[in-house]
Amino acid sequence: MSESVTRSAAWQALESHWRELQPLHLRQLFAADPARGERLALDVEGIYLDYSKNRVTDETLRLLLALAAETGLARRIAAMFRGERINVSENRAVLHVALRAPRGTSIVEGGENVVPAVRAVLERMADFAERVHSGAWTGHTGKRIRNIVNIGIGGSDLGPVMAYEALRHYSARGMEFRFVSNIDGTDFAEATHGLCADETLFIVASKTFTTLETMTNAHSARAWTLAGLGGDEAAVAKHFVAVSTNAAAVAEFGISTENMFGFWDWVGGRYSMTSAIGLSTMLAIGPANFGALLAGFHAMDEHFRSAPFERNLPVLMGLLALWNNNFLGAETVAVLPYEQYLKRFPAYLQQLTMESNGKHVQVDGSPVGCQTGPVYWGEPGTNGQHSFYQLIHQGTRLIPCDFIAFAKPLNPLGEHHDLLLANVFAQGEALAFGKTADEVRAEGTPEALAAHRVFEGNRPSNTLLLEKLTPEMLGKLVALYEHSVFTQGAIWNIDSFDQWGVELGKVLAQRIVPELSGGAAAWAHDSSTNALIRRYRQLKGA
Ligand code: G6Q
Repeated sequence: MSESVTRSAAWQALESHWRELQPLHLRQLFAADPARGERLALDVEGIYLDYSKNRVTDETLRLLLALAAETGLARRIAAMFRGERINVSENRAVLHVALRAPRGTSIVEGGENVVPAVRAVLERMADFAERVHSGAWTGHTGKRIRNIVNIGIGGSDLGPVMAYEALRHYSARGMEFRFVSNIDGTDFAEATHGLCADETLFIVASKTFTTLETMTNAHSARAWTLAGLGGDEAAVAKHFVAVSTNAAAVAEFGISTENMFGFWDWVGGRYSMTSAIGLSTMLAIGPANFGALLAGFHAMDEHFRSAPFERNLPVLMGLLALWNNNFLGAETVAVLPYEQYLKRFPAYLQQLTMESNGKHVQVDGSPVGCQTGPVYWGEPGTNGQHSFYQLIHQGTRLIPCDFIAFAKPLNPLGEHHDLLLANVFAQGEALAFGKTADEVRAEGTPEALAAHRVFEGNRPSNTLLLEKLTPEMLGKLVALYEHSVFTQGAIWNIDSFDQWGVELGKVLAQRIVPELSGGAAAWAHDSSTNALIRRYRQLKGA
């Protein structure tokens, strides 16, 4: 059984260091070092990270880097890139980095260079996208495809949705892109509302092609298509393509494997947006932009693999996140993009971070011994400022924030962008420095109200400032978070690539399905679940 990381010398040194640092306010740290704001920053691949507003000193960073060294982070990064089966509980390699490796490079899994197969699928995707765009691929009645509906859930949905929203500026505006994930029929009904079946192509995106939600939605889509096209089964071939690793199940559904785009079991769902799961993204932004997205991912992969840790952006962000979590005791992280196109980025990060690092045991099954993945959440700025930021500024909890902003707007409009950026800078400043009781009184605030107006400050944040939201930049940003998650998981010695936690609910749901209609229910559940099932049956009249 492995020892918890908390027993390591580096961890213990960090604990005693935190005891010394804790009384210091960010105001004091900045006052003591006038260059702090420029010194504690890193500029990598066009991403400027200002981490000076974290409660850290040079000594903190030195100790965090010692922790990375002592826990063998370098060895683990090398193992991932070498194709070792680091997803131990599923006995799989973890090679999303191969999905964006350029032609001519080599990444070996099971004795074979996987890059040529990856590039071959990308070429088939590009060819398909071009045929749809040019009108060479038509629907069953000969009409051009104008609507793309991606059916998938979890990793087969969140990446495609996020990327489509993020890169909408670059998308084919003459086409409509919609996404169905939820098993709630409303999701399907709304996603197909107003669409004509003869112009609509469904992408059934499912690694396993067995997921209940996706298969249920895919069958509804099949029925919707046939109903709209006079019931001719031959229509399915022109209105459905599949993205999957399960060719047999795809064929059984009625989709020719010629219209299937494959990937591999070494691609985890939440790490799959650069695989064929990105087909809707490629259809939206075109193969050239998709290539730029991959190039951005690859640039960050290479940086993560090769940069020394003290200048390694994902390593540094991972270490700071771990510091705030394990030493400052922060239980959540707010991700606050000041970029409307990134409105689904927090939701995407929720899966990436929480499914990856929401684990209670180490790779060998022994207890992890400390807190693991924090709760990620967020909304685009400035909207959040008018709602939940109150708690971040003056509540009793510590909530580190990641602010993300771009210097050049994609839609310049009068003063809007300066006003947006003024807000993001102001938020970080207010969180760090706050407003003291003396400052409040000096403003003439009545004594009875002074306490309400005090901001204690000392609340940590990162600010990521980028030039412009492009496909390449999005790739770098996502890969940055992927590898930051990896860094934290490696230090905790957990398996960041499995997701057993989603299994139990799935199994129990399958058991309940037959009990909701038809014959007698087994009533073999607890009294609460039994009562809910009974009431549901009464209410729906079953
Ligand atoms: C992600 C998870 C999970 C998965 C979905 C969809 O890492 O594995 O979110 O992506 O359950 O699975 P399928 O693609 O197999 O339908």
